[in-house]
Amino acid sequence: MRIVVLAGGIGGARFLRGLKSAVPDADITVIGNTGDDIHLFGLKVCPDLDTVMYTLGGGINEDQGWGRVDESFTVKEELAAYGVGPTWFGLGDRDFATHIVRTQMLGAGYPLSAVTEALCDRWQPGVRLLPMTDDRVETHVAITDAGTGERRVIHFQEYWVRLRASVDAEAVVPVGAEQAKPAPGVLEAIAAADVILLPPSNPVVSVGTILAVPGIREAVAAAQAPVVGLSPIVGGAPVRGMADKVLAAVGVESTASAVALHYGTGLLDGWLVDTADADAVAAVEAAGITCRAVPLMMTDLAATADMARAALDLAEASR
Ligand code: GDP
Ligand code: FO1
Ligand code: CA
Repeated sequence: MRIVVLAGGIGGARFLRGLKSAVPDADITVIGNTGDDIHLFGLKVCPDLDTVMYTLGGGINEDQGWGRVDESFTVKEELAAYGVGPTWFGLGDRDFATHIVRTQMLGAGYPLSAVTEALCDRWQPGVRLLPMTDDRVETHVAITDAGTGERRVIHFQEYWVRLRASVDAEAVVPVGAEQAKPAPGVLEAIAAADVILLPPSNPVVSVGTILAVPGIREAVAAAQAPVVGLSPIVGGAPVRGMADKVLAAVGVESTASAVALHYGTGLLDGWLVDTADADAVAAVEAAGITCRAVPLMMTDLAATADMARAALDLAEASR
């Protein structure tokens, strides 16, 4: 079975672990969000690609959900001693090596897709990990500066990590997306898929950014394969993170049904909500999307594999 998954970081990566366990012999292609990418200290950092690669490859810091296990921060401390920041972004020593290899290869002319493949040679994530695009896309967020009262636009990482989404996101813009082209293999994988899954990833800054690359949304909508999503919103709130802040920026309520309607019937054939949101099923079905309520908390591998099986069952039912 050929499965395509449009994934962000932590939610996407943890779901993928369950999917691999549920269908060990599936051929899984992951189309990863690169809108979170940032250049720091002259290096290219790709948080969502790395989170998927490290999680599936066994190198992730499980408690944090991002970065490397057994990490140290000597380089960061030394940079800070030179007065070189930002200090709010915790790049660890082991992680630095990944960014050095990536930046070196990009500098030598390799596209990000080839670099990602080379990094995955080491980590063997057991999926084909493709960046959504080889072109530079960076999500920016418009805020009103609490100090000056002026509107300014900041990088998504500054909004998410430094500000912890503590101020309203007035707009979320995937800068560069309009000019970007899908990476090699992306459209082909979507067209050849038996099933397309939207994991419980951030609908705006993860899945939304992937869909903003011209051609990807169209390919998913036109694909033969059923498209099934799993709600990242449980009981009216994100399970972790501040997805409610970026959903508000695009005028979407933080409910399991509102996120389904945001993706819409043009995209979704099926939608899973948590059992806590069983009362959302009727509204989603009324909109023409097949919907079921099942446990959607990725508490352990078995529970996550059950979620993956439920998504594949729903895909079969909506085929
Ligand atoms: P990020 O790039 O690291 O922010 O990760 P993603 O975009 O892939 O996923 C983030 C989303 O995953 C958040 O909106 C969370 O609400 C959601 N999420 C995290 N853990 C769970 C879980 O156990 N169950 C569900 N349903 N959603 C989850
Ligand atoms: N998230 C944080 O909350 N604080 C950090 O210092 C931080 C560092 C970091 C370094 C590498 C990496 O790949 C990810 C990192 N993240 C950090 C996670 C991350 O950038 C965000 O949670 C996501 O981009 C949002 O999806
Ligand atoms: Ca992300």
